[in-house]
Formats: sequence, C-alpha cells, structure tokens
Amino acid sequence: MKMTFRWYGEGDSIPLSYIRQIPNMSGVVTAVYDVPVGQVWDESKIARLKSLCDGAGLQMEVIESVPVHEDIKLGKPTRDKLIENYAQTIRNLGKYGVKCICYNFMPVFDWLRTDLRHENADGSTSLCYCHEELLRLDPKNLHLPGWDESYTPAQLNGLLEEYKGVSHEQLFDNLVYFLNGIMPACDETGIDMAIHPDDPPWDMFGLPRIIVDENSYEKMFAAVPDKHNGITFCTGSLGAGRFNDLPAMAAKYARRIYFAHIRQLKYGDGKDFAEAGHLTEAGSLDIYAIVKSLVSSGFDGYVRPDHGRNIWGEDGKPGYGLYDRALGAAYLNGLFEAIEKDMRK
Ligand code: DNO
Repeated sequence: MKMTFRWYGEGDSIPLSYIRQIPNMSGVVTAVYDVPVGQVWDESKIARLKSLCDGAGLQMEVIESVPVHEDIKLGKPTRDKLIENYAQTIRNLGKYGVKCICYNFMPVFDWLRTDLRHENADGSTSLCYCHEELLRLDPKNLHLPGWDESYTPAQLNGLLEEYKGVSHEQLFDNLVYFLNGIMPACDETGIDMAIHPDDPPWDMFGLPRIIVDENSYEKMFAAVPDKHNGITFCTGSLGAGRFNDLPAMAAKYARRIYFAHIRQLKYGDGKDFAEAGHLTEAGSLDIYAIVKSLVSSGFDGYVRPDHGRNIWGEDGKPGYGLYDRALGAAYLNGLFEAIEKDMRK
C-alpha cells in the first residue's frame, strides 16, 4: 500500500512540509480547485500542483476528485461534450504521473453531515449525522468542505427539480454511459477510476443514490468490467450502512479497490452516527479486520486516513485537520506492517 494524505491545494492551512513529516507518507491526494465543473483541467494548472508536491518531496499520484458534471448524471444531451472534456482531463493528468482518480456519482450533494463540531467526551470534536435533523434541513442552504459550491440557489432549485424525473435505474445507466465514455482514456493513460460510495449510503432529499452496497458494485462491474473501473473503499461511508459487511466486501473487491479511505465511526440510534478516532476500539467498525481482509486478499492500492477529529486545540477544516489524521495514518501504518509481516510468516 501507499500511504497518502488529502491536501486541499494552496488554500489548505496545512503545509506540505508538515505532511511530509508524517511517517511513511508517500504523497498527497489533491485536486485543481479553480476550474468550473465540466471544463478541462489545463496542463499548466496540473503542472503547477505537481511542482509544489515535487518540491515538498511528495508524490501526486491520486486526484480527489475530478467532479462529474450534473448533466452527465442527469443524462442530458450535453453530456457527450462533458464526457469528452473529462476524458481530456484524464489524459492531461496522465502526463503528470497521476495513477488514480477518485470521483463520485452522487446527485447534487456530496457527503452529508448534520453537525461538523460535535463535542466528544474527551473534548475533541468530530462530524456527526443525525437522521431526524437531516430531515429538517433545507437542501437549498447547505455547505460542507470539499463540495462543489458553484451553484446559485436558483440553479440548485432547478437541479433538484430536474432530478425528480430520474430513477435509480436511470442514474445507474448514466453512470455506465459515463464510464464507457472515459474508459478509452483510462486504458491509454493507465489511470484507474475509483468511485467513492455515497455518503451516507441512502437516498437524500428524494435524490437517488446508487453506490451504497455490495449489490451496487456487482451491477457496476457486470456493466463495465474494464480493469480501470474500480472502487474507493470508504469505510466511513459504506460503514454508515449497517447492512454492509465491510471485511467481507474488502476481501471480495480487494483487487478492484484502488484507493481506501479508512476512518472510524460510532453508531448511535437508528441511522445516526458520530465520527471517531481511527482505532478499532474507538468506534463501531472493526478497522483491524478490514485492513486484514484488504491485505490478505491482495490489496495494493493507495490508502489515506480519513476524517479526523479536531484535537489539541486545532481548529481545522472539519474532518481535515492535521493532528488526528496524522494519528490515524500512524495507526494504519502499524496495522499494515503487522498484518503484512504476519502474512509473510
Ligand atoms: C469527504 C470526501 C468526499 C469525497 C468525494 C469524492 O470527506 O470523502 O468529499 O472526496 O465524495 O468524490
């Protein structure tokens, strides 16, 4: 595995030099943030990002995310041009050593939480999700870090209306159409696409969500078997769905998991959960068992610690501060080392 760390580009308050000091850190996971969704990422922007990473002694082999334009998810006639642009971005990224692209196919919204600063008993804060509260939220007035925030309220309203006619099946067909459109660029460049699961893995505000469980992956691989079509295995997203057996899924898809987001959460009532420190005993997911399944089934991809708590007085981007993610990386390094060595015995 290759340990990585998400870095939000030059606007991130965490310097690359700090990231490099985290033990075993091979590189960062980043993106070009100032190109409108749907347009080609031009080479000069990619080159600049790469030179910053190179200068800090960190690789830039994983991009998270190249966002997918809503017209592609909606299957509108404009999608062919947008898919062509996406394929060109893949080709451009390939020229700068990128090996893996994380993306998602969630309509309108990316990940969703109801509280970004939930206080834990030890004084740390973390993200949490309360289903009752979510139902009370106004989808036209939501913001979370890392989201594409370029919609005006009127556009958002329009989008929510447009999705009313889109079923799960249609959204899935639109995903397949998109993947078939970009696979030639992936075959050419060797870049692996790694779809991020829907977070949390159920429909939101009446919008369909289709990457939620094992069945979703079965359907996706049956429809697009190309080896560059793969998974970002996000334990927190899939794990919020208590129906998902994560160690079993990790074992089954290990060779199609090109990127793993490993984080912990603690279940509350019903669908509720709060995010926690990475250790197995800190939450409801058996992180040890998940890593063991990955390693024993031949996983050879990128890993990043995911959403950390805010600790030690840090007031970081929710989920994306330095300290707790660095602790998460250290813990994951230990798990991987121990499990890998055990396997070789
Ligand atoms: C949240 C992240 C997501 C992820 C996208 C991938 O912390 O895991 O925003 O980057 O869903 O497209």
